[in-house]
Amino acid sequence: MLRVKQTASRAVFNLDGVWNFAVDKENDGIEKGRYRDEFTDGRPMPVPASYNDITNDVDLRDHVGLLWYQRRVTVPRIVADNRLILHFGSATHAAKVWVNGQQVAEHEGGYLPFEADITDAVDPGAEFLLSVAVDNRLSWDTIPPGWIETDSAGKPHQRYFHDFYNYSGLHRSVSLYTRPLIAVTDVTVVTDFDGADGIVRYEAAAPGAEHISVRVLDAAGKEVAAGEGAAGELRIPNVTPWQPGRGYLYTLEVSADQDIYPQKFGVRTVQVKDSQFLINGKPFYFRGYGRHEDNITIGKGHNNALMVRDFEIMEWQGANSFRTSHYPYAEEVMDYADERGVVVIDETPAVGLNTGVSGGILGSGKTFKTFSPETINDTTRAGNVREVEKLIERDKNHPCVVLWSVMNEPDSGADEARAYFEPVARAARESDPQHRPVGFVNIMLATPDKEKTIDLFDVVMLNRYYGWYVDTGNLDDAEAHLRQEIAEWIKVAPGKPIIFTEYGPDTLPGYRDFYHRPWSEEFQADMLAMFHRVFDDIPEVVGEQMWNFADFQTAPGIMRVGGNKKGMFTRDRQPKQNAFAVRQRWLAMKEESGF
Ligand code: BDP
Repeated sequence: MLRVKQTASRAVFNLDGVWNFAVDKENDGIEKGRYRDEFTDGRPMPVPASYNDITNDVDLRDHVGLLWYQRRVTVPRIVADNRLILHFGSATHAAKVWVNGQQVAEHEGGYLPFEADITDAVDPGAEFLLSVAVDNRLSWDTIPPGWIETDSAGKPHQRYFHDFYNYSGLHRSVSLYTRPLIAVTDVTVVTDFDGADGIVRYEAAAPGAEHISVRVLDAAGKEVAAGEGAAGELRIPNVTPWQPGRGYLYTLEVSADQDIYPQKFGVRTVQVKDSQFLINGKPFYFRGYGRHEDNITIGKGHNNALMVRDFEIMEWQGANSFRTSHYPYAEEVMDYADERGVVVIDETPAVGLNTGVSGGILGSGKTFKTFSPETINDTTRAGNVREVEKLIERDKNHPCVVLWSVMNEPDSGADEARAYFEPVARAARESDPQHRPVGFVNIMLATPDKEKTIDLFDVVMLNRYYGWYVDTGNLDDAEAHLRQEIAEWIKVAPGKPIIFTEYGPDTLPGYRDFYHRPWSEEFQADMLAMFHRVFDDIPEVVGEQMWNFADFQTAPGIMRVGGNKKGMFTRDRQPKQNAFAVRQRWLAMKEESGF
């Protein structure tokens, strides 16, 4: 699905604001036709934002089920003969949408966009009632999975295996946009180099169009190549590549009859070879973090000020990359990473596919079998495949994306893992026209002797907590075990680069300790320094993305004090002591490599 853009042929009307909102206490609002009329029991709710932390109503915060959003929208007369599309950046985790009581959209999956052509349901110049039912329930069939438990008072509780709070609502912008009847519906760009020139292979879809032409514009808007037809190959003489740290972008302007759609792209290549990760043919070392879309008050809501602030902090620290743990991020984030030359490992929402973990905490006892008809099953897998395909459809043209992470910490040691993983890996390979490398993030429980699927993937991505969940506080043992395990990975996955996608301890900001014990700011610095020392000795390790960029909200638990505290920064983005040490390291590495 193309990103919503205002162009010479398209107008965008942003519908963000304070909407009317109601909790569906009995979860029967759809049957009762709540979408037909304006709610009388509503309260104000900002869009975009998670609704959970906006009010002081705990029943609302932890409601399991349906939430209703509503607003009136006037259709400008200038819409005239155009098609009118209603677009949602996301709705977590599922949604149904009605216009004047008529259902126009239904969507599953909480982190990807969806839209509906509502031209025939509305009248230019008139107002319509827009009603949205958002469903925050997770089941064994959803991605991510979860289940619901009812307590002794009969109150339902959403449970899940992943370690972040189940924020929900309308997290990203809602917009209306116009496009001509014949319109560009998809653009694909694949790039390569031929000496100093850039090669651009493109494909544009515009069903019914009589004439399609394209122009490539450089960052200053100057035409540098042009072509005719729905597909073709163009040459940019003396191309400026997209590089880590230098996000040079071109625009492929597609004209299809009356429609014009500008698709940004960068010219760069990605390849895995001899245990190295190559961007534009040069070895790239990932420095950065796993992140979360998580902020005080707005939860997982997208906000441009907070996004730019986070990028400023990452740059201050000398980071050059991050992973969109554990779901696709807002498209604004991906565009901005393109612009700033920040490298992204793009992850699907397939997290928590592992019953050996509870709330991110290891060893809390297995109560379910991960893969079975009653737990993670064929429907879950089909959902996982769909999320991979849809993510790649959305993000395929982003130069910042260099690697797909199709799952985080699934039960890759289970006997049934291969049957689940094969179609998921295949979906990524078949969907990506740029043929980026594909990986999944391996959990500490699936050490090389237990892991059953690594041959299906191009890279080894490891989340390791030596010194924290195991060898707690004993960094000598932790270091020995870490070195031992990496040596085994090199044996079982020869030629595959190893990226550490998580490592680090919970750290209570302000807890300082002469003895450098776990939870102290000193221990975080020590533990990271130990991991870094090990990485520096091993050429097959090509990346360090610590866990996590910032502290974040989780479900309550005895190991979580107001959330997960593994942040390099606090939840309000203040540095912990360790941030300065890592900054020194990363800036020195940046100085040496140039990015
Ligand atoms: C890993 C998960 C991550 C958790 C982290 C932790 O990938 O989501 O937050 O551990 O325990 O298992 O902090």
